[in-house]
Amino acid sequence: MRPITILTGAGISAESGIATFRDPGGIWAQYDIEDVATPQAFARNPELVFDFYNMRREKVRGAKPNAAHHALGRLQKSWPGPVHIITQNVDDLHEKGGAKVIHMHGQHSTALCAACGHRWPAPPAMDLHDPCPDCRQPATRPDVVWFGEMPYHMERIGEILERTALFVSIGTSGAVYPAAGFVRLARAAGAETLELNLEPSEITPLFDTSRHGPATELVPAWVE
Ligand code: BJW
Repeated sequence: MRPITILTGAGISAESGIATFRDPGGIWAQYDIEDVATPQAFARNPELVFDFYNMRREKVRGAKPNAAHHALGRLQKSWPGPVHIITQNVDDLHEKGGAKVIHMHGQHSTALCAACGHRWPAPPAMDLHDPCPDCRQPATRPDVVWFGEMPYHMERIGEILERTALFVSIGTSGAVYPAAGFVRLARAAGAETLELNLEPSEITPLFDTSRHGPATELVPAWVE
């Protein structure tokens, strides 16, 4: 059976109560990207950046996976071929919904040492002065990918996209690269492409088919 590749964004977790970035009232309506989501912001004001991520990690801790996460977990277990799920989300709702996923923008659940690259389970409140458990440097940072940084697992993702037969994008605005360019790569490899999103996105015209509505309705309907 030919491989399926699924890219998810903040929209898949919206109905679990996790804010998206670019919807009205979303995260970027409350915070400036330049204040919290660049390496320069972290260098300038690490306490603000830690507060931002500690607050978001706390919200995720109490969140439950929704029908869309569960449907993808079922699909990954039941489909006779590979189902690769690449998420831009830093929450753990795919895992809680029973799926194994590639976190291209990192995760709330781990901390990263900026000095030696060691990762460890994130404490509830992370702080710059927490020493790395491996090299002991006080160089703790959130294990997330900020603007200007290279997303994780790009080599593996490139290989997956080259081999995919069907590419499905769920709940992402298509505003952020390189993820927004995956549909072009999949098309170039000969894949069929499908977008499932609340509303038309910036990259809707690039898909063979687009369906619009909430992920908790569209995703289970597509999977079953
Ligand atoms: C629902 C729903 C429901 C709502 N049901 N749907 C000019 C051109 C091209 C690129 C660049 C450029 N200038 C700069 C760049 C590069 C830059 C970039 O893309 N900038 C853009 C602003 C233009 N990118 C980078 O810097 C990246 N790195 C990079 O490019 O490295 C070099 C490289 C070169 C070559 C190959 C590879 C790499 C890094 C980007 C890092 C992004 N980081 C963030 C923060 C992560 C940590 C955190 O969570 O805090 O990632 S920003 C934020 O945006 C987060 C998200 O993962 C990402 C995408 O957002 P997403 O998921 O799409 O959310 P929204 O809110 O935008 O959309 C939600 C959608 O859901 C909407 O459409 C809703 O309608 C829908 N929805 N409810 C279904 N119920």
